[in-house]
Amino acid sequence: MKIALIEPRACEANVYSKISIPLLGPVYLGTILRNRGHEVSIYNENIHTPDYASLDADRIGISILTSTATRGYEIAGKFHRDKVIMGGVHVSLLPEEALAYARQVVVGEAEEVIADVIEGRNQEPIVQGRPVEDLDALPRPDFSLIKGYRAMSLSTPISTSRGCPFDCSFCSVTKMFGQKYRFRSAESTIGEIKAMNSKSFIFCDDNFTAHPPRTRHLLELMSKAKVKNWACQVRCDAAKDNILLDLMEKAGCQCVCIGFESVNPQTLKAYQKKQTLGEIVNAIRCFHKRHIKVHGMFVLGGEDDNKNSIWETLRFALKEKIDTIQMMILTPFPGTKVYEDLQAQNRIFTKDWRLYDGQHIVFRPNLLSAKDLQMNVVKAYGKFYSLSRSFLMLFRLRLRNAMFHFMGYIILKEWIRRNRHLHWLLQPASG
Ligand code: B12
Ligand code: SF4
Repeated sequence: MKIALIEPRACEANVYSKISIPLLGPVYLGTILRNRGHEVSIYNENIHTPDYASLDADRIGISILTSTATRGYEIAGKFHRDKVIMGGVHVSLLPEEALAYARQVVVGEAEEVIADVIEGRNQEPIVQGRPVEDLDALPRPDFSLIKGYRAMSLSTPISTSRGCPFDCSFCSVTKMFGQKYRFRSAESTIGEIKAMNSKSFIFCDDNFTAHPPRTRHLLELMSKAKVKNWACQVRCDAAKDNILLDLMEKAGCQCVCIGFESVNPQTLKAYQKKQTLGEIVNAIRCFHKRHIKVHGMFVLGGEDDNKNSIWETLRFALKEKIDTIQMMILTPFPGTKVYEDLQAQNRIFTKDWRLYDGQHIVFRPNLLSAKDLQMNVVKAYGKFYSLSRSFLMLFRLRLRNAMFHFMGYIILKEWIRRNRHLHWLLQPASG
């Protein structure tokens, strides 16, 4: 069978618009189907958009996040509904919505059901996927299935675990992958790292160090194999383990992405983050001490956040010299506690999924207006990713940071120029 798997682009520019890291779901599923003898092509619209009118495929599989749902449904509309199958985080949480555009929707992880769905043995409209228990049993994802991939890729993604033992109120991960932390063996992971022969890679695990002994073992193997230039996502608590930190430095870690979420202790509590401001400061200093860059991720707009919280976040990021930051606006992703609470209080004012990318306000905040939250986040971002700070870094020969700051500056400018939502919010009657 000819199968086309599609990762739609987001409709709105976002901080990641210039970074083409593919979702691993379509690559795993494509590899499984290819290994079963099917002819598989993966189209990642951030890399290459095919001419859909002439796309010759028996089955179209579309992978859908909330921010890409509108585009995904639009693509589905170009084909006969009987050909289309959907999966991904968004449709797993709202399968009925997606069924309007697809013959079948897979809920959750799809590796163990995809062959039955594609080959017609499972014809249920809503197919329940299953969490993969033995992640070592999955094939190595074959990125060559993605049309145009090599020329564009910055960093190759690799996944070594699924699930997260925590349950933050705004996060979709546990709703999709569960709180049970499943992980691959260090041996299987190092085999994949060696085979991919990539100059740089990124661990897509949501919590790379959730089980420190397994991470330490993997890092030892990476250090022996002289692996270099990689990034991962960790929580602040990773910084309490000095052995782990030393091993991360030795094994070539360049950057950690950490969900700091807030500098407001009440907001941290409301997000169920289970971390303190002291732990955040400690984490930044411990990673910097080991020459590992810190990408700090913040979520603004919690019930206890006011205008000042946004500027305090900026001051904190500058004072602690966080290398790069992401200031997300709290977004009620379907299935999360934040969604349930705001929905029950009738405070979500749009379900235009194109705006659900952490950069647009879609609900009425508690202590400030929607417009004030949106505009102050944009302004604070502008102060962090300013042209003058980019030049300063260039002069100080902090080249990587200068490049990222300059990219941040360009993306922000483009985003403000193109943003219809922002213009709507600025009208006197809104917000
Ligand atoms: C890597 C990553 C990124 C990368 C690349 C993302 C990309 N290409 O879109 C970067 C850093 C650029 C990024 C950006 C963003 N991300 Co991101 N990201 C991830 C992360 C950590 C890993 C993705 C991954 O590879 N997962 C592993 C694979 C195996 O899972 P999967 O792709 O979902 O596939 C499985 C199933 O979904 C299903 N499936 C998937 N596709 C299909 C297709 C068919 C036909 C079928 C049948 C089944 C199926 O089967 C697969 C195998 O089991 C996830 C968290 C996570 N654990 O998934 C967040 C996540 C996807 N990101 C999220 C968000 C919010 C964003 C951003 C909006 C900004 C932000 N706050 O970080 C932007 C938006 C990007 C966009 N495209 O618009 C949310 C999405 C929530 C939602 N409801 O949509 C997640 C879930 C994280 C979270 N904390 O909630 N992200
Ligand atoms: S935000 Fe991070 S720590 Fe919290 S549940 Fe999601 S993945 Fe786990």
